Amino acid sequence: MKRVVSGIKPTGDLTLGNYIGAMKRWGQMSADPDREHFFFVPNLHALTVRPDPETLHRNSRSAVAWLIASGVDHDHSYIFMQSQVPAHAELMWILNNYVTMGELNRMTQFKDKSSKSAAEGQLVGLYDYPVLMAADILLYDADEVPTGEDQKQHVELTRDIATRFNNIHGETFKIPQPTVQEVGARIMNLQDPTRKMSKSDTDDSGNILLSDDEKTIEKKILKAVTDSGSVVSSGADKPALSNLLVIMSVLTDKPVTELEEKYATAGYGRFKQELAEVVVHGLKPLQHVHEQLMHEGNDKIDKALEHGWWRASELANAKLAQVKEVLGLL
Ligand code: AQP
Repeated sequence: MKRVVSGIKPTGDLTLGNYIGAMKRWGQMSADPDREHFFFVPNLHALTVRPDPETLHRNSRSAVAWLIASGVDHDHSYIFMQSQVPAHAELMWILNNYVTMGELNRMTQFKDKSSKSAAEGQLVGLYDYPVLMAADILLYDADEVPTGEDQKQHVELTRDIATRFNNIHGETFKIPQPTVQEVGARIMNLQDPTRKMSKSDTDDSGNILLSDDEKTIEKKILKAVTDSGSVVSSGADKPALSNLLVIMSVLTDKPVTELEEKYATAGYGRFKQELAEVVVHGLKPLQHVHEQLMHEGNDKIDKALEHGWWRASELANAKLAQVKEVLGLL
């Protein structure tokens, strides 16, 4: 049976970008009986923003609740917390010896996120982030890693690390394949369509949070920047409208071309108003489930995590033992 592994980092309130680019698809995929799915919350990765402990704890549980609310079937797939499977950190240390600083220097996410500070102020954790991600994937012999466009480069580095290790020590790791969906793999910030929507942004005005209420969603969409002209259409010269059309396309399951026809002469105002309704309507059922799961006394999150931890530990510990044996560490 093929294995699928992916994660959602608890660095803030999840955004519509996380949902459209990842979790919506995970919810649909998780029912596939021919694949074993692992969806984890990389809370160790979240330490790169030095979160307040209470916030990290709350965001991590909230991420599990959003996964379940997005339809991830937690009986037939596995949801777990990265920090509860110590093999991730141990394998990362081992893999650090199979990757070069040159390779890590080329990672665009590191370049983007570290660009605000000089080298002396940049965290090693942020630099090493792709190696922990390689461990996350390789521990489970993942065949597929569904991801948004932004994480594809990290999966490609994972493939290089695994291939290098296998070439030196013999077949140990499966080489994973990144799978990026065609539409919605990179949802952009509503105030600056040249930047992707990111949950760790300090300014939320261009990000729709999954927890935003109806009024906030409407306000953010009506205030979204638009492009010059008045025709609702997508294209390289219309980054803002292209982004809004993609959001509507994914949430309505209608191709962008059909929406372009429908709204061509509607004017930006009416199009945005209808998009706001689509987003509010699309998120409402998820918000309802999320609220119930986060309610004190509801033990579904813990039960899902326990079920996931059990299977994840079984596989991860076996793979780590194999690697240690190969390296003469056992
Ligand atoms: N804007 C986006 N459009 C489409 N997909 C996205 N993803 C993230 N942002 C967008 C996809 O969501 C999954 C989980 O991502 P993550 O939380 O593990 O890390 P990230 O990619 O770094 O997401 P953020 O929201 O930008 O977090 P911060 O601000 O902490 O860096 C991944 O599959 C990702 O591709």
